[in-house]
Amino acid sequence: MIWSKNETLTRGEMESLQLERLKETVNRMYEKNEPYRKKMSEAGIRPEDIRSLEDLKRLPFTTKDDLRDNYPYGYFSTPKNEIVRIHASSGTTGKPTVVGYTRKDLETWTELVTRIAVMGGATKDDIAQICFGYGMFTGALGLHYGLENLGAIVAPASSGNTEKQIMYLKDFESTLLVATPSYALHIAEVARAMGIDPAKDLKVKTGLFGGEGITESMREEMYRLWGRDMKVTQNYGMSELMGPGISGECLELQGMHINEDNFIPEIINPETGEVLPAGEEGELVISCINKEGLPLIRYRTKDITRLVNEPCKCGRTTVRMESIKGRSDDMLVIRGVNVFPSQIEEVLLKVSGIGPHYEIIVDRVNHLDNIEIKVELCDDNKLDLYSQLTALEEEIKHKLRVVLGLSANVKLVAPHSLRRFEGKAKRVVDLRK
Ligand code: DLL
Repeated sequence: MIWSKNETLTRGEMESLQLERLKETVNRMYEKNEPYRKKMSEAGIRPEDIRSLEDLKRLPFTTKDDLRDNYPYGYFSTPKNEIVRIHASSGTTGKPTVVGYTRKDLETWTELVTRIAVMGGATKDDIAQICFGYGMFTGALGLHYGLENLGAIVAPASSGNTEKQIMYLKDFESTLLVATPSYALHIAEVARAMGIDPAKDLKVKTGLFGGEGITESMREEMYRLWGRDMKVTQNYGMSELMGPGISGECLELQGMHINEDNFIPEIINPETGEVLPAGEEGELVISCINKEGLPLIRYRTKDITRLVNEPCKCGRTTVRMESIKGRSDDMLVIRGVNVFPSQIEEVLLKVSGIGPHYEIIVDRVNHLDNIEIKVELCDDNKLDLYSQLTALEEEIKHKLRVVLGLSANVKLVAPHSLRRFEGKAKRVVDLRK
């Protein structure tokens, strides 16, 4: 089933819709968004200069810094009294980036997520258990409204408390699971440890996974644990642009279909900003063309991928993006939460008794991301005082939890025991790769 006719437009129809919406959005930005108007003026471009889709590349980029510099509401393109919801995502420093939605934006978001859910095999007969954290994260409420719109029964289980999740899965006879792929694998492992075989004893047949990437080996593991007949798809999104609803895999599993009537994708060279020819790998840049609250133009996602233009067997005509290969910045995605090493450094620098040398080790244990931070003490005498050492570790852990929104293990180590670097310090060791 295909949810919307806009997923099957001819190229000509899609491009004329995109151009019409792009012009409207650029006009809106020019009139209502002062920081972007300034950027356009600096680039010597006015709304009437946008005559074809080719002209998109003349428009200036938008970055996370633009949102951060105008924190919290300065980048909205609608008067604040028309905004009915805000979400937030972590920024490179302590402050998050804030996203605002008008009522119409919420309706659009719902529609786009419904498309993604249908692409991944969801139906109105599903009982959908949502295991994303409800809160400022866009994942939970995004999928929630999309699946309700489809007519499925939605169970807002949120994340964590895995044994209870398994009880819900069993008792509610949930048929569809929404989670990060790593959490879905973890749930299956815990279920098995409880003597429940997810493939036989649970009814989950569809997994809509997102917020982080799914590798082919994770997908294989998903089939092994949840059953060979499970429909395993991933979808992609980003808070600043909307949340989930940007793109998703159909059951052909040949890349994620982009909701192109709402988002125009480009691939650029992350070093030079130059637009790359069709089919080349580079940084994904997205322009929102159907939003009111926060329509970002040429937003640099920092995610590395490639676009696929060939027709898909499912019948959708939209451009697809391949699985994300990595990022062009140093952002880590840990259990679906975005973490910048600079956020960790900022916390550590404010704690007395520890030095400036630290190492961040990210690993995957029992399918769950684990983050450990080793920090050097200033003074080795502390190493002998167990109670002081644990109190300091707890203090750092607490401060990190407040800033990152997730718990990290902290290990204090002797002065001068961590690696030193002659060039750029390599502070992050990501063992998941
Ligand atoms: O993760 C939105 C989302 C929620 C999408 C739930 C899908 C499902 P943020 O918290 O702002 O938003 O994080 C966005 O997460 O730039 C990617 O680096 C990463 N990411 C999200 N989905 C995928 C995916 C949500 N399917 C950042 N594959 C993005 C790889 C993904 N990375």
